[in-house]
Amino acid sequence: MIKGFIFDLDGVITDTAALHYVAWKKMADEMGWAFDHDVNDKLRGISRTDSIKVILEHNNTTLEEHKLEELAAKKNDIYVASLETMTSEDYLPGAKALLTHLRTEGFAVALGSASKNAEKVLKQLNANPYFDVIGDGHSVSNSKPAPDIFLFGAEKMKLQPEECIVFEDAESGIDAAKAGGFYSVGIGPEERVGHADLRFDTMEQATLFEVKAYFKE
Ligand code: B16
Ligand code: MG
Repeated sequence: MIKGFIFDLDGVITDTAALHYVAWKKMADEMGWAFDHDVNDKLRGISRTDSIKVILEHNNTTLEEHKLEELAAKKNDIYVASLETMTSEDYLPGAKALLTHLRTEGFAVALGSASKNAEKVLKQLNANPYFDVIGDGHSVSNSKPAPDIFLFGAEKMKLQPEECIVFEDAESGIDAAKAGGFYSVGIGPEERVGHADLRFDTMEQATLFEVKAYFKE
């Protein structure tokens, strides 16, 4: 029986990928590195440090650890400043309706994000009241595709993985949900999240009615 839901943040509740892109692009331009939307898409759901490593690999280059951390901090300053423009109007279409519906139906709800800026994003969206548990980039040390962030959320909700559905937009996020024994709903194209139990192109299509019908709740 499904008792809880765990939501990824970026790409499920709100679209921060565009803001991450601008910040990474500024940093890449300064370094003289190639960076485009295809590379940005590969950064979905993966940590800041791992993201730099993907960008370095794309440019066939390497960096010393201290320089890597310096650049990650620089990118983060640009990204965090850009979050000031985010408001409670910036939910992805359908996300707020689903969260509201889950509240009225009494499901437990957790956040399971890789971001260390999740608290700030939730504050900008005024989304805290929708969540019982916040799991973010500070909660666990192994990032997706390890299942740790979702196991953290389930444990805090006092639920078993098989009692929870994970919503994710990243390939690594669906991998993480499966590795932890969770049901999964993928938001995005078949080639990215087609391995989820259930997939929708957008959050707008992911109504509680559709989800309950599929999982026979
Ligand atoms: P930060 P999610 C992820 O959030 C993003 O998808 C990913 O692009 C980003 O690198 C990661 O958070 C870390 O974010 O730099 O803010 O700590 O999709 O897991 O909610
Ligand atoms: Mg995501």
